[in-house]
Amino acid sequence: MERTMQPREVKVISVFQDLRAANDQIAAANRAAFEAAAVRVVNVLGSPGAGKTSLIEATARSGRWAGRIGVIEGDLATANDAQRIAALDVPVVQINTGGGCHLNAKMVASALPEMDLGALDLLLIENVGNLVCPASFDLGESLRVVVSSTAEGADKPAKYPVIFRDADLVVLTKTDLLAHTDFDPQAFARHVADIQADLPILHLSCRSGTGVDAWLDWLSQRT
Ligand SMILES: Nc1nc2c(ncn2[C@@H]2O[C@H](COP(=O)(O)OP(=O)(O)OP(=O)(O)O)[C@@H](O)[C@H]2O)c(=O)[nH]1
Ligand SMILES: [Mg+2]
Repeated sequence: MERTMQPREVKVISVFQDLRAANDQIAAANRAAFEAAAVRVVNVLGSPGAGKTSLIEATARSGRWAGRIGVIEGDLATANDAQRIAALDVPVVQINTGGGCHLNAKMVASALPEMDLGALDLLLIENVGNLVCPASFDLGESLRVVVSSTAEGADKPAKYPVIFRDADLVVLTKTDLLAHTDFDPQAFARHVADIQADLPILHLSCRSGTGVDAWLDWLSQRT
């Protein structure tokens, strides 16, 4: 005789939502600490090799925040980027995520005891090179900057929209390579505008120095 089936209740565990809520709590505490110390914090996002560390190096070299700038570096492995920043006599902490594809607020909180926030006006946090996961995790920053390079293709905003959605600025870097690529800056601008109509795009090359002053001005106006 066939057994009558009683359907079981399906239990859904929303791990991602729980993770986000826990992260947001720690991010709020980070933000309070940054505000108490009057430090502007910039989350620097972008794909691997886009030019994030080069932009931070150019910022440190400018001397505009001499003695008042700090950096947190996020990478899966190595302290390569932190060593580049330390070579410029800038306080830096390297976070190794050990495989994690993004920084989260807890990782940043764990780096803060190593930072003298009271001595800083500007803290740049270089996130793990990735156009997807870092977008979903608030670190307590006040500004988000997406670094995109002319070597990546103009359609990246259309393909990875989430990271552009909450950005305050897009730095389009490696413009010195424009002549050697099929990158279409107008198509790039259209894709960005489709996501956030008024999101500014700043063209820049760390190789030639073009646009670096405009970037420093943008940052100065916000620190
Ligand atoms: N031609 C050119 N090359 C650049 C420019 N900016 C950075 N690069 C080069 O691009 C490569 C990657 O630069 P990084 O600054 O290390 O990039 P990143 O985004 O920090 O890389 P990850 O931290 O590994 O994700 C290096 O070889 C840089 O010298 C630029 O404006 N023009
Ligand atoms: Mg880097």
